[in-house]
Amino acid sequence: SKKSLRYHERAEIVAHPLSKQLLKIMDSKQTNLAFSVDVTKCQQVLELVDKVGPHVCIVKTHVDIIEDFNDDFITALQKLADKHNFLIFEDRKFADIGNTVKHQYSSGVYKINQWAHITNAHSVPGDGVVQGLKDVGLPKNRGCLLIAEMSSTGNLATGEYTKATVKMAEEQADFVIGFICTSRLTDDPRFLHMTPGVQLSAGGDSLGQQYLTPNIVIGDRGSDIIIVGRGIYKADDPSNAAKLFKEAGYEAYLKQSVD
Ligand code: BMP
Repeated sequence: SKKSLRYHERAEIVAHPLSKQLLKIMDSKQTNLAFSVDVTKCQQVLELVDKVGPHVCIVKTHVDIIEDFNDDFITALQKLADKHNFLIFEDRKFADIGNTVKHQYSSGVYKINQWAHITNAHSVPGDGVVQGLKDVGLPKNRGCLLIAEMSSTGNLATGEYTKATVKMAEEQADFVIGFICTSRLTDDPRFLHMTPGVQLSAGGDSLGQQYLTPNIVIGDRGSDIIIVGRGIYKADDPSNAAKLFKEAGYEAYLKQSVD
């Protein structure tokens, strides 16, 4: 198992203001939990986020699954982000040439760069995808995660692909603040590692998702942030479920960090 610095120490080292802000939130709220609010109505999203907000450092969205999306929804989500002190991460997984992703990020119905602190991209197009996003993201102090590994069975983001993705991040560290991954990929404390596919017991779903526990992800695999969707929003009591994930994730962090 890998040791790492405490959040407050890392907050002093990182250069990107967003990483600093996130690490400070993680430190003060004692949480490394990101809530993936994958439901399809604005009201459902907002009600869940208001309940779960006290326990999380990030709320992750898939805005393109929301059936009644509108601009008031974004205003309401931003209010909740202020109220509960979390960052908003739109899980858009950009994967086209730089010129196209630049427009996908800033235009269309969602105008993601106007409200999402964090978004993410596949590295498959080459570093033009980061350049394009950076053009319209950096002026707004946004940050990007590169998808270096995936949680799903049979995925192709492995080996040399993962290594090349880490190199791409290192070369564009003014905008790339970390990775979507299943384990720690670099000891460079600037990069935040975020891991989806987390439940309180290991397992999977019928469509290829694979689950690990908070203790394995944070403790054994050295990731920084657990991303949890169904483990929270399908629970009878989402607020209590979030609290359990928060405590499990934070305990694993305390055990593996050096003071
Ligand atoms: P759940 O905890 O319900 O399985 O949801 C996981 C979330 O993380 C989903 O929003 C999914 O899109 C996302 N995700 C993932 O599961 N695996 C990946 O490799 C990358 C993801 O973004």
